[in-house]
Amino acid sequence: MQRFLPVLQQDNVDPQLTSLINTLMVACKEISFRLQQGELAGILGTSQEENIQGETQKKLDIISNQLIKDILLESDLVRAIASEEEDYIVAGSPNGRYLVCFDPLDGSSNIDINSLVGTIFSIMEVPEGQEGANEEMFLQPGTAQVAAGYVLYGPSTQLALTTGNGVRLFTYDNTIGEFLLTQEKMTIVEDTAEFAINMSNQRFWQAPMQNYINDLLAGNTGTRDKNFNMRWIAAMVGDVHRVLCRGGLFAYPTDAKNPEKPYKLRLMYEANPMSFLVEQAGGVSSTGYERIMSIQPTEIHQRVAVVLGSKNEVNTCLSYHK
Ligand code: AFP
Repeated sequence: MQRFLPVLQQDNVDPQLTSLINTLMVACKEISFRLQQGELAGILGTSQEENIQGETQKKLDIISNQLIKDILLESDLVRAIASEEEDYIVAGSPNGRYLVCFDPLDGSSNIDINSLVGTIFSIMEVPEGQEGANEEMFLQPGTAQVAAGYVLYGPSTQLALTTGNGVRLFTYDNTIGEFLLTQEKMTIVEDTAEFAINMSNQRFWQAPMQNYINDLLAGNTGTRDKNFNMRWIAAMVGDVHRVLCRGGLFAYPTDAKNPEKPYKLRLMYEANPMSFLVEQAGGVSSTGYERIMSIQPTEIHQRVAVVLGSKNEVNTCLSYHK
């Protein structure tokens, strides 16, 4: 099995980008280790802190954020970072070429039940000619990403990565401390009979999503004439991983549960990197009305509606929104 670095080198990925991703993986290996220690390391449970979005932070959210932040800010390649757990961007090296956005521990409500969590990241270049570090630099559409991926901390630790030439899956071998290539090309099947959505929000959705899901639930007694199965991991990283492995539709649509917060998922830390991966694997990713990667961000912590996955099924869902 090939090791991570030679795989990217053979693919002619920019050596500096390869080096940056490799640096990020050092922090992810440490997070993987801490998660395996779990209760033994005394790091489970909730902290006294809230993030800028008013969400209570888990101790491991804070630890993971600090590990990634510290290692990235030590790198000469990083101009600045934006994290779901940081209120503002943090400046790094004045000559750094890259901007890194990340969700250090997605699905953190799963930590205390020893279930799936992951780190999601997105890398862009500093726009040409720009000096210093500011939030505006980050406000580039998802199409500007030069790399994106996630590390899934499950029964094994896996990295799904794209640098714009397909999606590769690596599995962490902790006996040698390396990610090894275990799947050269992840491809999302075009048709599926599986969907993932938080059904408890059904009554708060808008009509198009209500109608679409009602037709899935009607199965072979309804217009779809086909039975569907449902899954919900409560960690986007786990749900998207399943979609990449065996197809499916994942959605977190707009809802009216809390009028001040019509969307749940973050554009820069979750939706954009996952959309890059999904599109590179042959799937579709949309808000229901527009391609996620074409959205012009207006602020780093912005949220969006998400529908992604198997091409034909997502397109069917989108047809309800027309
Ligand atoms: P955190 O980033 O706060 O851990 O939230 C995870 C998440 O944003 C996303 O990964 C899940 O798909 C979604 O929340 C689950 O939300 P529900 O609370 O509706 O299950």
